[in-house]
Amino acid sequence: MGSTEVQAMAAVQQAEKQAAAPWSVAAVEALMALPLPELMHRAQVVHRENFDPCEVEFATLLSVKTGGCPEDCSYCPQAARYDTGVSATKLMEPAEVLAAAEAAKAAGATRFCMGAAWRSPKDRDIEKVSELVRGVKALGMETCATLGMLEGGQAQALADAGLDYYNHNLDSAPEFYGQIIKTREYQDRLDTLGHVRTAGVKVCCGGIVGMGESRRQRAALIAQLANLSPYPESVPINHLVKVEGTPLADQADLDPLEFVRTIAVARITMPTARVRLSAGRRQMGEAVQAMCFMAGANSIFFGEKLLTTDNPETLDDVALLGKLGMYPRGKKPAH
Ligand code: SAM
Ligand code: DTB
Ligand code: SF4
Repeated sequence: MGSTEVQAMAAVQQAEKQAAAPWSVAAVEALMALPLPELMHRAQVVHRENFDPCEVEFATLLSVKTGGCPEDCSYCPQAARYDTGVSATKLMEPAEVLAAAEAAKAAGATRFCMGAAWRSPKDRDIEKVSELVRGVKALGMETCATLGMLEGGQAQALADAGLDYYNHNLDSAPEFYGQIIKTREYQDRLDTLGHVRTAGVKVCCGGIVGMGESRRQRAALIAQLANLSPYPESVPINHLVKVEGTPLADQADLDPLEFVRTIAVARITMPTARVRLSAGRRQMGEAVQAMCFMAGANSIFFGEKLLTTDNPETLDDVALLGKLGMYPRGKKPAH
């Protein structure tokens, strides 16, 4: 082992002597800098202590209200201000949404996540989404919604409708955030997450990697997530999908192993969370996805579309899991 690696190991051992949370950015960065075999081993140990390492959760996404968003998130094809070819739609009718949820369930999804391109929903939007939540829940699926910033009463209304999870991402490290989004603050996101927790809805919160951030900033994002008290039950790690027309369309590629390292530290710092290998799988290829599963990812978005961009074909996902000897949650083979 070289002297840099020895230093990295010493820094990790030092960090481990302290309580796991709060995680300092330095401790997470030291984990990230470990020799890859060492990092993967540690992530796998934590994964096996908490989950069946062969099982992957399937969550299906549906964009129930697409495009026309007033925000300026630099990565997002749904921001009205960028010319991305996404046209704005109204909120979908319940019958259409329930048909999509039934199809997702039949294909093997256990969680159904409804996304809306809102900065923050109006109370009458919450009433309509509550109806959708009740309908999807009646199908026996876990429900998730991502609707933008919420007030306390809105989070409570969704909880009363039976919402299981609310997705609201921190997206980046606090110190990088201002380069990506200017129309709302990091603190606004933390406030929404607080309202979701107070209402008793489980938190789905992660971020995007590959937006030009440094390794330290990736570590800082993970530290922020891990230090939420309690940390999120679901942690989506998205790889930037570069969409023509957005400011990040020509962003330089991130080394795929950096993405794998980010998944591994998410697993180590948030042992019982579902770490979701989220956007960007189509561009990643099978080998990188497989490494992400080995690093502790145990959930994917399943279905041919994310919100507006393409996801792998469902048959390809089933084939990949088969090749790896893995299986969807609740479908462990009998032998
Ligand atoms: N408007 C709501 C909000 O921002 O919270 C909900 C929908 S928004 C599209 C949900 C998340 O999708 C964002 O927080 C971001 O993490 C992710 N996302 C959007 N565009 C993306 C892209 N091009 N690549 C990767 N992730 C993306
Ligand atoms: C999350 O973290 N990733 C999903 C979900 N939560 C809502 C969204 C990914 C969107 C990718 C770009 C698109 O398809 O529009
Ligand atoms: Fe709007 Fe959400 Fe896209 Fe930001 S990420 S532009 S808030 S839809």
